[in-house]
Amino acid sequence: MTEPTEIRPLLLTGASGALGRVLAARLARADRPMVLSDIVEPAYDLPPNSRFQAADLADREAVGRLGTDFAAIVHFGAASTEQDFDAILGPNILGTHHIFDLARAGRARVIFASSNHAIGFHRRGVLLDEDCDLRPDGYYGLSKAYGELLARLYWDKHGLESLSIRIGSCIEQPTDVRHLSTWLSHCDLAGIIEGGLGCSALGCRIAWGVSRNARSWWRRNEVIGGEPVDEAEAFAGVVVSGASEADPVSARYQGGTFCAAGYDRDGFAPDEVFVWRGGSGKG
Ligand code: 15L
Repeated sequence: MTEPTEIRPLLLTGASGALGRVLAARLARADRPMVLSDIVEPAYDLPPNSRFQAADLADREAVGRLGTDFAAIVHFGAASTEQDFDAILGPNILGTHHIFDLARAGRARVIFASSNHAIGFHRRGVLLDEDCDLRPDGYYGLSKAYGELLARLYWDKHGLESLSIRIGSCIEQPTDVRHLSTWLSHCDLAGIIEGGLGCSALGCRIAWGVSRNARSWWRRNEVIGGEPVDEAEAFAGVVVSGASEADPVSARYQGGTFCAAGYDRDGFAPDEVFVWRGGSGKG
């Protein structure tokens, strides 16, 4: 008689954060053991079949103590707002590096929480593909661009599979005008993650983390996890013109207020980074 093989757990980082809390509940399954990790303990009851282990992402040894025997790592641990570089460096740059090394050691696939702020300096209203130029709108967005490129490097060099989800605004429901373009419902986020976990040949992919929004700025060329089910337009009657529209910089660019933080150039940058390419469609 053969022994039943033990199921390798899934590691969720950032489990105590706003999205971590949502994901801990939505990803929980009887046949999926989970290790939830964060620098602080979650302020909610752990779902069945899961345990918590604290780790500071910036601390390579603490991350190493999480173990390497994971089926997949859903990496949501990070500083999640625009801040000084010093505040971003530990959790987002070092931390993401440590997590990708952990995944590499255990041959686990990574679902990486990237962000629209990796491309935030594209103009609003321009429809972007997944392979558009990276145009980070601050140190936070830069750290997400770094994570996407790290994923690329580890695929090209080590064959590590990953899905980077460029998350828009993943909140309960849209509250301002920008969200009508950027909203990602919790349900649709979980759908994309499940798609990445279940995909037989994932490779190294980038997916827009956006719901089925009529005003979306992001073209989904590949469907990972099925079609999104939620639609921001349903909230068009209740959203208000918010901080994202309050000044010319925030109102001009997809990243909204993150673009305006620390902005001190004269006027606006040219839309095209590579002028010789003018209007190639790559954004
Ligand atoms: C993000 O990546 C942030 O973590 C979140 O705080 C929101 O600002 C969101 O993007 C957004 O762009 O709405």
